[in-house]
Amino acid sequence: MAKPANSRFKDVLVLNGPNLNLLGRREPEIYGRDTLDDIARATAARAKEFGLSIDFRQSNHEGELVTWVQEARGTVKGIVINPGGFSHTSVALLDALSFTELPVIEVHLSNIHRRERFRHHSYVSAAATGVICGLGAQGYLLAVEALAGMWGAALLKKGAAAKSKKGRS
Ligand code: CA2
Repeated sequence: MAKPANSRFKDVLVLNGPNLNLLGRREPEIYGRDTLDDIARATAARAKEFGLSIDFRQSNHEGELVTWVQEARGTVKGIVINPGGFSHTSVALLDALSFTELPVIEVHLSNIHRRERFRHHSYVSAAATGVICGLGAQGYLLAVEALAGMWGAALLKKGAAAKSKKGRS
């Protein structure tokens, strides 16, 4: 589907949960030195390399994140989400993400499995196509690459199917 250059709809919605606005200011040994703005810029640059646009957001409010996820259905092609602390508590986010029927990549800066036990389980993972954790800010870039790869493969498949159909007629 062609998208006008100035479309208000972006290809990928990148959502960040509570306290991620504090990145770069505390606990750099766990979360790295990048601020969320640094990560937003790097993610947009990587997306651009694949011809994708991103809408990068952060909220400390579960309901706001749920609303953004609901609105994503039918408007974006995929979601990258670092749900922050809501990963470990939010059935509401899980339900909203499942409802979108979009590819979802869950990202965590830290390796949640090497940390406290309560961080080992993420409700959101049940709705995720893939999960990346422990790779710091690079995880966001890899998530965008994963989505670009999925769409690239799907387009290739579509192209090959169309070609073989043409060959048969
Ligand atoms: O590793 C991640 O990306 C997390 O999603 C980050 C969440 C944490 O609750 C998850 O278990 C794992 C916390 C984000 C809070 O970030 C801060 C950054 C600097 C200072 C204080 C909090």
